[in-house]
Amino acid sequence: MQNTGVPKPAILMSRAVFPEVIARLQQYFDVTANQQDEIWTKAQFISHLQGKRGVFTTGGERVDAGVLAACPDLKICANMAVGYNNFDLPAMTAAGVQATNAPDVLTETTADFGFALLMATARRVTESEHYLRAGHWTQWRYDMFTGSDIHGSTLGIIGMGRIGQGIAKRGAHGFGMKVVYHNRSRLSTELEAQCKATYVSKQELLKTADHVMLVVPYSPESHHTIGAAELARMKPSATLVNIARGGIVDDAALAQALRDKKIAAAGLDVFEGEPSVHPDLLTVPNVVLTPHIASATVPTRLAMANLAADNLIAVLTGKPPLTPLNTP
Ligand code: 8YV
Repeated sequence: MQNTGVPKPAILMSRAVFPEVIARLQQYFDVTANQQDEIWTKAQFISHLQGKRGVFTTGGERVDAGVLAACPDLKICANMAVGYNNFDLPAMTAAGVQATNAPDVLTETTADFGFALLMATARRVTESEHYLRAGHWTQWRYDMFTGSDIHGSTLGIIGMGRIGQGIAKRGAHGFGMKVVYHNRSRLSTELEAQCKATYVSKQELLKTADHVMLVVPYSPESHHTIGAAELARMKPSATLVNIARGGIVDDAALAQALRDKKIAAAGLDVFEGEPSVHPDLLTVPNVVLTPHIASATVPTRLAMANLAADNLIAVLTGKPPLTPLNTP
């Protein structure tokens, strides 16, 4: 950007991010970075936002009416995440603040991870590794860490957006799985054919799936999509994988179901109240736990950060956002 003598707009990076993305943003903006990655309280967040026209968020920072009222200079909040349940969109629209997210660039990476977690869960990968590391492996046994098959089994996907479709394709085309799905709206016939997926009710999915995968966005409507009643409907041999958001599953009910062997196993990348994890989940053996890393590959995280940066640059230089969530 040419030096015109006009001060650059000020923006805030609320968390640490790739230095090259900060360097790019510094060409356009007076950037306040947080490379020490301090986790701010709401009051600290508001204080750092004073005088800022834009903010780069990463999904955990709540932007609500209180924050907006206290930060009248704010014009754009760019989330480095596809999920945006940290944004109060109606409040942002009312305050004239543009909200953007980072979709598409993480779809395949996240679908890969959904599959990785599914396989680790069904085939008891981490549980058996802990056993080996603890020195318990003294001899082979016919039923040692026997799990359930992926190939040829029925995969039930709840939430059939871009990531859900990526998982369906991997299951159907790569592993010969029968894929059933449930979603707010049914996919077009063409998309269903591409994914080799059949639309069913939630009840039917829970009853018939060998593996249930959750990829539904978080909203008050999707809160506790899976609770005690749903877990009771699943097969005792079934597995459950959550790569969506904490709060989609009732974690306390899941821990109880795992302990009581109501279902065989679970794989969780997201948790209610994360980074805290329900203590009962930490003690049941038949659950694979990962710290919200489904999109965590270097190229994908860089692409997500660059997309958030592109949105900040576009909006604060008077151009339309690339991936808008609202029309303020
Ligand atoms: C992010 C995610 O890494 O994009 C999302 O919605 O859940 C992850 O890819 C996470 O939101 C960062 O907080």
